[in-house]
Amino acid sequence: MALLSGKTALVSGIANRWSIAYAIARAFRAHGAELVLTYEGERTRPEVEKMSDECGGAAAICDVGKDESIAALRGFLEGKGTQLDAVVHSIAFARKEELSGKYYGTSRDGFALALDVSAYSLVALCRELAGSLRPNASVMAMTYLGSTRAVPNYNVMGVAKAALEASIRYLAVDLGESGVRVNAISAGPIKTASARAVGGFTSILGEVAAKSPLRRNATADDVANAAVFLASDLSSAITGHVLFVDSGYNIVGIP
Ligand code: 0WD
Repeated sequence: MALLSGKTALVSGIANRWSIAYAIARAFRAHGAELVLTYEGERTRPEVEKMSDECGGAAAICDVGKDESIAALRGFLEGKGTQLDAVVHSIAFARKEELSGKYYGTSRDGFALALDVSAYSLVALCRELAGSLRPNASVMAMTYLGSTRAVPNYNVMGVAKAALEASIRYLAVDLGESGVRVNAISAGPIKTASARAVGGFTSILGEVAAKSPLRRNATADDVANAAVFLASDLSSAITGHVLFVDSGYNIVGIP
């Protein structure tokens, strides 16, 4: 069943074919959505352009760390008269040295950078794209359990995800007036370029496989299916919510 036919979705955060956003874009396409894919810069451009060519969508640059780049994306959409039914924020960044050791070792500028790219960017995107959102559009961002639990080495990224999840609630109120929904998916650990930057990531995968109720790790495709649900009309009264796609790991107290 095509859940997204007639809908147009903007998907950010594809770096390569292992990216969660890549799986989401594929699933959206399989469900009939038109796609606008954004890339951060020249390094990620080839993969994103290849995918947008394959699915007949559009590709646009958007470095969410730069206001002018987000404004240019707005101009791109307005210029083409594109109205969006879904927006996927699948972006995070912290310096590798901030993703191991003691959290109190986080530098002032490393803290600001992680929160800027990983959390503030959603606020800026919602503001700039608000005029391009159809009534009843669905906005979603990717988060992780490290927002509410102390996960070894996740450190400043956990704090950024806490800010992102709080932003989801405020944005849900702001945009709810026009029927737009804003949610987060809290994904279990998935082996991607960003995840490998977190110290001891492989042992986190093993922990979830051993102790989650489903005794396996969630995959990018599991996350993508949840993203299809959130983008579809099936989730029409769900907003401000954090949806866990983590094989249930978040509910376990003592395994
Ligand atoms: O275990 C995991 N992989 C989990 C990821 C568990 C739970 C949540 N997440 C989140 C991440 O924190 C992130 O928000 O999912 C989102 C997507 O992450 P991913 O798919 O795991 O990682 P990756 O394939 O690296 O994509 C993230 C991309 C960047 O990739 P690189 O590897 O180049 O840093 O975010 C993009 C970039 O393409 N990105 C930016 N895009 C626009 N502007 C920027 C920027 N300034 N900075 C990073």
